Amino acid sequence: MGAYMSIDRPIYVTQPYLPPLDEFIPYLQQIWDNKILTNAGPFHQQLEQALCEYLGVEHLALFTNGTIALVTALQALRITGEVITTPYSFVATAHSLLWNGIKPVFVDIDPNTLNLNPAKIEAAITPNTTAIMPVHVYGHPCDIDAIQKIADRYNLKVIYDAAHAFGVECHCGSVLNHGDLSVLSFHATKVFNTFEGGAIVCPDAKTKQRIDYLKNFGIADEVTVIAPGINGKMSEINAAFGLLQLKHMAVISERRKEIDATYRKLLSGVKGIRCLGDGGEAVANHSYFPVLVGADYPLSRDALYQRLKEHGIHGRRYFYPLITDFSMYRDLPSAQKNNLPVATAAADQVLCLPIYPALQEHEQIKVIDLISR
Ligand code: T4K
Repeated sequence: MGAYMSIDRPIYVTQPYLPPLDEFIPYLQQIWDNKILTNAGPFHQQLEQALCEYLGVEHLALFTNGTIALVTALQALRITGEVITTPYSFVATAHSLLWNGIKPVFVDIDPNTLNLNPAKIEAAITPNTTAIMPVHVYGHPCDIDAIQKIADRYNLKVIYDAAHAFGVECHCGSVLNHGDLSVLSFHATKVFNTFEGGAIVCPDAKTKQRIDYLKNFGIADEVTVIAPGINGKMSEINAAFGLLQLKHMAVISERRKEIDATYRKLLSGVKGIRCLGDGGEAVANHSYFPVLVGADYPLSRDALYQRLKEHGIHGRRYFYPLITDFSMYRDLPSAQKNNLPVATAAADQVLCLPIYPALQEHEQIKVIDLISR
């Protein structure tokens, strides 16, 4: 351990960006003055507007978190039956289907992007299929054109789990403008955070109106409830924090970009380590830094994970285990390993390295050094 004992604080896979506390006080003062704490208050409305402008989208509905936003997105489009999705994601993706009584049908991923493989989708479509739920894993865009072509051919809806894709642009602007709906997460571990939070991006005012009803118990006015809605509202305190955070996005993005570039440069010569990403997007958000630990690396992925941990560096094996390994999914026919060879291999090789604005240069060098030695 020797030289690395000098690390005096644990280095996590991520750490939320927190603007100076004194910058938040005026927002709190305003909440204290007007006493509007929630239910589409002034900060909530301002943040929806500001995010539409920042992200380059037409309509956006804020939510209490990304998972409730996913559950509501499926309700908003009245999705039933079977939905094609990926096993290589955070469990919330598939859980949102189960919470709606929908059967997930798992399809394998592309070996380069680790996103849902469009070439495998058609074989999984049945008369009960109503939608596709792909994930822009690590903020790397899916093959949106190929997915849309299939959806059009079979009259399926597309709901993107865009939890990782804040600010990501593809060849034709924001990646969030693709599919029928895109769902964001603003959890503390995300590029842009509101402590907890999320949003649904939708293409038209009518859909946003329905989503807004659904996230507020289905209430249309004091005496009218139009649907069995849920409570998915973001509070004023979270929205205020989001507005402040947005002011700091340029600094956040720049620092993440630098860290990403340093990893790529210094790990490029390390045999057996493959850095993912760096290609599919016109504007990347560098939300994660996943590497694949190959058979030609001297240690297994788990041994490397452990080695870093012993030196206070807590990488994460996102996404291991696969969603299909969990008990509520593993008995589905589509969850069988022989149906998912690429996802199964990726889950055994992936390690996400620390990336966040406050990561110090010497800390990153230590991570790289431990991997390279
Ligand atoms: N879809 C996808 C594809 C997602 O990745 C997610 C969430 C969702 C949907 C659902 O969105 P939300 O409902 O969460 O809005 C984390 C997050 O809880 C989760 O939001 C995220 N994906 C997932 C990939 O990661 P854990 O259990 O790995 O987080 P945790 O608590 O171990 O945090 C990781 C590290 O971050 C910690 O070791 C230290 C650091 N950390 C974390 C928190 C919460 C901090 O420094 N401060 C903090 O407050 O799930």
